[in-house]
Amino acid sequence: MSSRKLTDAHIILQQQFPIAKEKFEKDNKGVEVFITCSYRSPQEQTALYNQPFDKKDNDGDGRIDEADEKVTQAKALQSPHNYLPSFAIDVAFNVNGKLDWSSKYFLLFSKYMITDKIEWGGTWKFKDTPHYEIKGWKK
Ligand SMILES: [Ca+2]
Ligand SMILES: [Ca+2]
Repeated sequence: MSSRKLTDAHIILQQQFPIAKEKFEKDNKGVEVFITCSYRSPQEQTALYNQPFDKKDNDGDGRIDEADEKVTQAKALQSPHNYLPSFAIDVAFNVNGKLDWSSKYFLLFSKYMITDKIEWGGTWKFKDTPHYEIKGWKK
C-alpha cells in the first residue's frame, strides 16, 4: 500500500497542504479534501506500470489488460512519489461523506494549492488533476 501520510511528503507540501485545505474547506462547505497518495515505493510503482501487461484484471472489471489499466507512464524512480519524503501528493474529495472526483473541485482546490514552488498536474498536456508536485524535483 502506498502512503497517505502528509508527513511522508516534502516539507513544502507538508506546509502548504494544511493551509490550502483549511481555506478551501472554509470556502466550500461540506467538501473535504484528503490525500490519496504521498509516498509510493519503487516496487509499487513497477506493479502499477506493469498493469496493462501483467495478465491480471487489476481494476476488477472482468477484462484483463485492457487500455484503462494503464494508469502511469512512470517506471520505478521516475515518479516524484517514489522518493521519501515524496516530491508529490495526490488528492481527492469527500462531498457530504461521498468520494468525489469532480473536475470542478480539482480546479477549485488548485487555486489554493499552487505556489511558486508547487506545480499542479492539471496544467499539463496529459492532465493529472489530483496531482501536485515540487517544481524542479528531478534536479
Ligand atoms: Ca480490467
Ligand atoms: Ca492487467
